[in-house]
Amino acid sequence: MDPVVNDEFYMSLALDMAQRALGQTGINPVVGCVIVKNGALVGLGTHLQRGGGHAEVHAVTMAGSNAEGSTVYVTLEPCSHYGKTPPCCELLIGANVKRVVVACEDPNPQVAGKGIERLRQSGIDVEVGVLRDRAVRQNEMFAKYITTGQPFVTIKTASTLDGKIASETGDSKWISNAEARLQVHALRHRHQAIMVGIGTVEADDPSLTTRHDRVDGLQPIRIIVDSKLRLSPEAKMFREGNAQVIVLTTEQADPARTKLLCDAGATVLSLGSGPRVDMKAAMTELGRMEIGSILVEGGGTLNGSLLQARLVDRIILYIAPKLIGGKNAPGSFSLEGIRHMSEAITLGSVMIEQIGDNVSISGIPVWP
Ligand code: AOF
Ligand code: ZN
Repeated sequence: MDPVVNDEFYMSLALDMAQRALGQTGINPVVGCVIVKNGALVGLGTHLQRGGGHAEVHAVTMAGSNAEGSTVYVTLEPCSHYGKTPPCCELLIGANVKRVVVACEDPNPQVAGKGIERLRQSGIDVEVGVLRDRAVRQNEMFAKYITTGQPFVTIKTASTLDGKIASETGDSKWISNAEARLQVHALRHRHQAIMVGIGTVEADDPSLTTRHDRVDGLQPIRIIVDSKLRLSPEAKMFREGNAQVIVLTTEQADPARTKLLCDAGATVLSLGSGPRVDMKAAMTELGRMEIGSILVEGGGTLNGSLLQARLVDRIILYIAPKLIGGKNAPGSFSLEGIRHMSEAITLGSVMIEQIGDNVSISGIPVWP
């Protein structure tokens, strides 16, 4: 059935365009803009990269003289500040558009409602909140980074029905089905960096690159949490993929090992004087390096310590219908045990998807 032609119809197109750019705008949001005049599409624009033109600029350029008297659909409030580019609200005012439909406000404290206010002041009819939920979810990583300076952290794990991520002997190829594994590559594509613990590198020697079916993927930065600097300079990730490798360690790390890894091409960051990496300090430092989103691909120890430090923004679990048992088989999360269910970490805003015979569960962790 054909969809009804209304505000949602055009906003949905703008959101779809922005969605395709997730992962390529760095710490900037993804934004789509659609311009409609007399019932016809006259301009389309997407913000494609940090430093590049904003969505509105591309769409207004395409619309040309048709921008006058038009309706502009934009997934994020038009900006009101001078960043790497001039303010979009002035552009829209200058182009004499009639109406602006916005999906959600810009969480950037430099904008935060000022763009909408400026448009209204100039006499433009502004409507806010069309497909708001989709728009907010789409830029959840941007919102976290721009308001806190810290990266948005997603934990992804793939486990059996009994919560194991490998057998007792360490075998984990494969737990989830092929389609679920392709989804994981799409997740990598959307994040600026991938993080694993040294245990995972020693067990799997992963290249941590993004591979899709036929098309190329973006190659996120690779971050290894390695308090004792056990990482081998011979590891596959130094040979495969050209994305930066960052190793997080402590001040106790052996300077000779640090030099060895730096010579292999890694950036080594020493965080904390204790025996384990200070993950809070690590997030602050990675944020300072303009890493706005991190996909954590386990294992259980790293997942557990990030959860306990309350540094996790989203959890995505892939579950396969297999039972493998084994008291020593590792699980998705090693956490200190609780006594009462009221002390449990729970997931909010849960979304469940069936992927063949696998299931994915995604949600936002809520601490007691
Ligand atoms: C818009 N449309 O397409 C985008 C917006 O450094 P700049 O100039 O690119 O500014 C980045 C900020 O502008 C970013 O933090 C966010 O507040 C807004 N992004 N705004 O009107 C767009 N990408
Ligand atoms: Zn702008």
